[in-house]
Amino acid sequence: MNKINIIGQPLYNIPWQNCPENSELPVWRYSGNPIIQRNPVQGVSRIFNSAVLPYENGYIGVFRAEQTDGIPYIYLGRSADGIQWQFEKNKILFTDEHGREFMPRYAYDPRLVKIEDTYYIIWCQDFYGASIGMAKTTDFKIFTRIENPFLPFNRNAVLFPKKINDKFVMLSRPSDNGHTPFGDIFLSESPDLEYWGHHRHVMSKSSNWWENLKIGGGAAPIETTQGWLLIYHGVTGTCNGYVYSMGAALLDKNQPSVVLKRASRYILTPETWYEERGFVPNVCFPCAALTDSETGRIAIYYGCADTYVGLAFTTVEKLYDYILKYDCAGETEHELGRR
Ligand code: BMA
Repeated sequence: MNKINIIGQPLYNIPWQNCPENSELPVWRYSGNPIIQRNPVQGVSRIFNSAVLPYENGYIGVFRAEQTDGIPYIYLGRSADGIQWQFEKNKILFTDEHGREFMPRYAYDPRLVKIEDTYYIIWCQDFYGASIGMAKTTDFKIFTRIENPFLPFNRNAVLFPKKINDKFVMLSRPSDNGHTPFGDIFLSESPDLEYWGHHRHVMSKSSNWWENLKIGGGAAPIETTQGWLLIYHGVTGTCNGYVYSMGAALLDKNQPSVVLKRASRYILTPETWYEERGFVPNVCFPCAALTDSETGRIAIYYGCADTYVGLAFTTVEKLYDYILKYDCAGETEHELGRR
């Protein structure tokens, strides 16, 4: 029996490359990165921090697209293999509950999560200050906005892909109105995706230097036999600006505000030209992970330098071993996060 398994569907055509020899980190990059280059669509200069899911016989995704007027919106993309993407010409048009157009003033860092038969998009938008926006779709044709879950300021949120104890569960990072120099991950519950409460603290920035300024959720948590595997981002401040790396932790299955384990070391940090050089240098910003329950393979989609999309690979077992090896979870991680 494996020490850890992904709970979910097999995904036979998951994008994949084997681990290079002597890889010190548990996550390795796709050799064809970046998979999305500059100026990918007319009127769009950069696509980065984006999220994908399997759909029909291939993949579908919601992409943070920086338009040539500088305003970010979400564009829909489709792919047969998860690597080559075709984008729609225009941004996603959101409607209200009556079917009338209801567009956010801007929208960025989307996550895409399927719960039961519905797909949810969660992003950052203006709500008299940056906060979280949400919409749902079942066919990727009609996108209906849902009430904004939180008050400003909050710029980073992702739903769990399943109800826990019969509640929808969201991770988010409350912040301020700037490039917030602080931030912890919190969790909120909702019976109906409209009213949110039972807020809990999940994890703080840490004394580990790569994540000593702020942290934030990344891909939708991955359900495993050992708990929820969280791939998140951790930020450090340098004299030349922020550096965004990827981290990993394991959350309790039934009480996910309890952190069981947390790796003291990053799982990926900016090292290649496309991560170090771009609109915002030194950014690895994970927003999605595809998983194959049969082989334990995980394909991570991450934004690179606020300019490109990169793909990286790991397996559930490698990530779990690494988290156990470098576990630094202490009292604050292990508590329920209720004060
Ligand atoms: C964060 C978000 C991300 C971005 C990152 C680095 O605050 O705005 O979209 O990738 O900063 O610029």
